[in-house]
Amino acid sequence: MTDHSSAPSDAAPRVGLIMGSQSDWATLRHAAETLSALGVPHEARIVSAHRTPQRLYDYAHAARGRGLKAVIAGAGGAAHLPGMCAAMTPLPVFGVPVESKTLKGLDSLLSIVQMPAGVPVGTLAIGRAGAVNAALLAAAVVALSDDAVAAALDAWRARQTDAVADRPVDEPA
Ligand code: RP5
Repeated sequence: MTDHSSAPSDAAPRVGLIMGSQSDWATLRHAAETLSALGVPHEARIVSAHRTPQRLYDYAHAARGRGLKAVIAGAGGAAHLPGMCAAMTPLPVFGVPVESKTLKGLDSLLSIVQMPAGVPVGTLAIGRAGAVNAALLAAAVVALSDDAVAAALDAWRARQTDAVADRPVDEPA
């Protein structure tokens, strides 16, 4: 799978972006795009808690040693990926519930957010908003020790603020 990084090709990924299925990419790509916009080197991998458990075990156990600072994990339905990843790495894990066809992502949300005390997953909103915000949180973690990413995050927030109009206008129906 392609690495979605705006950083030079020799930059080591600082954020790991994992998802349970190719079908999750339509949602998680928004996290990748946000990380790219902030200049955070990252990688994207399909890692399924159910279909590729050994891949998940290997990924989570190696994550910190490879220099990752945070993991974004997106999954839908019985979404065990973020929680299982959090069980096997000390890195902050941000969980993105993917909208499912049958239950609109409520199943994903509840299965990610209801972690037992002691194994935290920072759980975001269902869908695109959650993916974007997971990337912003992961970038904030990286920014604690990276002035360039901190500046990019500040600029991103300033642009967002500047883009909000004072007054509403009529829009075409
Ligand atoms: C989960 O099952 C994945 O995270 C995905 O959201 C969902 C459906 O997967 P596919 O059947 O589309 O591969 O494991």
